[in-house]
Formats: sequence, structure tokens, C-alpha cells
Amino acid sequence: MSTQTVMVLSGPNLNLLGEREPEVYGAETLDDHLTVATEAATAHGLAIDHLQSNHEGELVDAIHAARANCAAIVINPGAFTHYAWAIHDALAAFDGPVIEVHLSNPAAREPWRHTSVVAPVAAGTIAGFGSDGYRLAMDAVAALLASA
Ligand code: CA2
Repeated sequence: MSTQTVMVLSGPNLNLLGEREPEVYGAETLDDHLTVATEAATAHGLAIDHLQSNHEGELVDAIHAARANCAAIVINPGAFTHYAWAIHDALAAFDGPVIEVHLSNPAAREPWRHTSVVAPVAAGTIAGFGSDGYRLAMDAVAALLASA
């Protein structure tokens, strides 16, 4: 069987990680988080693809493309988490497992961050564990793919 690919998607402003707000999001850059994700995926015999975009439509296009090429999606939608119904609808049309990841714990922050429009179409959400969230997400993906 060929290697299964996990599409890792990063939403708006996550390209700025490491430059500002380290007290909220940590000192690591997005590349640091991708290194963690890649190592965890490799340990499970999985490959990753990654897209960071500040544009909702680009993320929707990437989710559509993943329908043909990817076994699972790990997504940190950034602030799109809280209102981007087009991302919700695109993820609902994806057949494999979807894991929602947040570096911070939105439930412990401002009330407007307490709603996720992605959570209802995700197998589960991992929030508040920084980079470790990407490792935990890959563990979850591997378990879900193995039991599919
Ligand atoms: O905790 C997370 O991972 C979030 O998805 C991050 C989003 C936020 O809107 C969500 O509520 C929770 C924001 C990412 C912004 O990242 C920045 C990084 C450096 C400087 C400014 C923003």
C-alpha cells in the first residue's frame, strides 16, 4: 500500500508565529510546529503536505484537493475557526478524519473564541498544548486510519 498523506492546514496569521504574542502562542515558528508534525507522521508511516493561507478560499480549495490526495486533514483554522462556514462545508465533504488543532486553548480566552464552526465536522479537537498538539493530532490520525 502506498504511503498515506495527511494534509496539514494553517489559517490566517499563523505565518507570524514566533514573531509576536509568545506568551499566548509560544516562541516556536510555524516551521517548528511542522517539524513536530512531520516527525510524528513519519513515526506512524505517514507523509504530510502543508498549506498556510491567510485566505479562506485558498483553504477551501486545498480541502477540495485533499479529497483526491489525502487520507486525513489536520487543521488549525486560526480565527476562521470561529466563523468560516465555507471551511465547515468543505470539511464536511471530506471523507477521511479531520482533527482540529489549536496552540492556545480558545475555551479559556475571550467569549468570541468559544465557538468553533469546525468542531462539528471534526473527529476531535486538540487545544492548549502548543506543538505537542500536532504530535497528538498525528497519533489520533494514525489510530483513526488504522481502525477505518
Ligand atoms: O490557538 C490557536 O491556535 C488559534 O487557532 C490561533 C488563532 C486564534 O484566532 C484562534 O482563536 C486560536 C490566531 C493565530 C494568530 O497567530 C498570531 C501569531 C503571532 C502574532 C499574531 C498572531
